[in-house]
Amino acid sequence: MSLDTESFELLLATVQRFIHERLVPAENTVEELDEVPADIVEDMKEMGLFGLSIPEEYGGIGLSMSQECQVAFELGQTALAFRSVFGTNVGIGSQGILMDGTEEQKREFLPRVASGELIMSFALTEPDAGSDAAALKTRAELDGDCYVLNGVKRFITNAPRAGAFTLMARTGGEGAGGISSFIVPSNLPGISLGKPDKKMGQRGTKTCDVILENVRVPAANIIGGVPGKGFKTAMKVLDRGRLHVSALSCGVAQRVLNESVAYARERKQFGQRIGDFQLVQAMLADSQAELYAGWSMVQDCARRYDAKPAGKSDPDVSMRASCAKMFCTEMVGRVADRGVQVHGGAGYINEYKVERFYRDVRLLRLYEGTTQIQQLIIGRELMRRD
Ligand code: COS
Repeated sequence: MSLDTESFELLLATVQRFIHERLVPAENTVEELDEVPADIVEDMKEMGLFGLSIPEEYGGIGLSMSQECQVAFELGQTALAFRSVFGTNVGIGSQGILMDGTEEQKREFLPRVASGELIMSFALTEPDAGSDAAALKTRAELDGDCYVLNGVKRFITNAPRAGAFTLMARTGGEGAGGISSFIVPSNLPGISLGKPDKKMGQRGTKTCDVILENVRVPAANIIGGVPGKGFKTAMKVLDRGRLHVSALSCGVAQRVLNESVAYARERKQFGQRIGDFQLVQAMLADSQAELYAGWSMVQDCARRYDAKPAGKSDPDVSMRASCAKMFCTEMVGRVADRGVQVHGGAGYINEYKVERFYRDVRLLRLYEGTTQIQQLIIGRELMRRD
């Protein structure tokens, strides 16, 4: 699946213009209000951003992974809250249905996901199951033609906006094999939301707990219709998500580098531009080289992702997606840190924006699998090979 080159170039140019003309000027508003303005969300729907990764037959734009990464790179160049509005529809919220859902489930949900009418959110993490996702405790007991769900999901991105969750719960015994993925409409009786999480950064993104108390979900809402396959669905979704986050990280690195170069050209000390000092140039050079390495990794891995059969898992590609996630999210942390350093005292002041990106990118090393989980996946795969 991919969009033809001409249409894709047009889309990319439109996204670039949208970021430059609409999103960057609204960054301060998002930071102040902790909210993405409704008119911007409407524009995003009109542009088709909610359906970037959904095939055309289900109402989306149908980008390949390589194309999606290019769009994610652009979106990284503004406040991450903007992408977050539709990020779960493009990635972790919808992909389980697309990869493993029945044809009926795809037809029922994906067109509304693609249009932005239905916000999807991904509910895996729990108070006692973060990195150890297979230890999740949310129970799903079969009762007639419904499952009854009880449990708590934590740090759920877009939960306050969601019309439905892709939610992992335990239908069987211990471990990964006992987990199923459900499509859970958010308006079912027994679902309530916790208080909005107060976060270090990424103002304008919405996360909170999702509490399930005797929620009756039709058995027909198990993704793919077969219980016990939910953990693998979640892992496949995360492989893909990790690559998207890697591309996003490169985008933020590009923005911070642009801000840093602009400041180094303008700011004068000791009678000259600070960018003419080699010690400042060294910081810019390190950031540029690391960004280039990260982006090359993303492009290579995305090509490999597109080359494998759709919806199937390939341990080599999963391992490389973890390499990209680990390298790019750590890389953008270093780039943001240098960005603050190049700005000197101004880098600590909110008005100069690098301070904001410095806080915002900290999350990238945590969600969709911490750096340590990526190391574990890479190391295990290397040890598994003959
Ligand atoms: N694609 C498809 N299947 C996969 C897979 C992948 N990428 N990774 C694992 N699986 C399968 C395994 O093959 C195994 O199947 P079998 O039982 O048939 O052999 C099953 O899933 C269990 O896998 P594994 O034994 O590797 O599970 P572990 O509990 O050891 O944990 C990690 C695996 C740590 C990698 C997993 O729990 C993980 O990714 N944790 C981080 C979770 C995360 O990213 N959370 C973020 C929340 S969303 S923002």
